[in-house]
Amino acid sequence: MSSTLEKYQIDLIDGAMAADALKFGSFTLKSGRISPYFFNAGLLSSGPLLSALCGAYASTIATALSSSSPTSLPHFDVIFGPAYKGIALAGATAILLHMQHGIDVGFAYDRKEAKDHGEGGKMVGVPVQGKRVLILDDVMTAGTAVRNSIAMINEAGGQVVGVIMCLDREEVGREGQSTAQEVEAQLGGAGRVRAILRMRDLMKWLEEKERTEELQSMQAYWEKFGVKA
Ligand code: OMP
Repeated sequence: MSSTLEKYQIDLIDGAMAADALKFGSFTLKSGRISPYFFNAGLLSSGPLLSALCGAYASTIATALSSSSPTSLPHFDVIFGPAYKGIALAGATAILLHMQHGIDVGFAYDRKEAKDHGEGGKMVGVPVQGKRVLILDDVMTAGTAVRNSIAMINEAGGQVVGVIMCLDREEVGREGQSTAQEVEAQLGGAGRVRAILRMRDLMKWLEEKERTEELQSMQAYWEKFGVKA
């Protein structure tokens, strides 16, 4: 478990709790797993919460780009936010990257239903054809949503160079490794998948708040579905 939480992580968890976006209880996930917590990023929908969330995405991206390590994030041209939740995230993060970090990139998103008139097609925003694309998404569990986004961008002629999640639930994926590692392997190696928060950060927060019962349920879930070191 990580030793300390960053202030922006604590602010995001506190904000998510206050907005009911982060809940503890019993929830059936898309993967069929029964989880003791659920994170609904769609409820981070006020100006201050969206600003905190996208500020955290922008800082995570800027830090990952500037790292001199071989696992630094490759440069990219376009942020892609999958519909629907990712649309606001991509737009707001592009603004904050420009205003706070001097990083100027385009943004794009998809329609859930293709349009057959006007400009037509499934993609909106900067065309991704021939571009290096960074996917921004909310939650990663088994990786189905993120793999769909990768396939969509590949089909449109773009090259996905990385993925930034709000929450990596750090669960075992389809091939027995962590979902993040599996997606990194698909994208060219370590460092290609990053997250503002991971399950272990939520556990650390519960520990600091002395919410013992919820922490125990989280530990039991981790034993069953969490990544093995
Ligand atoms: P995977 O596609 O299995 O990675 O699951 C990620 C998706 O599950 C997210 O895009 C959400 O639609 C949903 N989800 C959450 O939003 N929050 C959670 O805490 C857990 C899930 C989930 O169903 O796994």
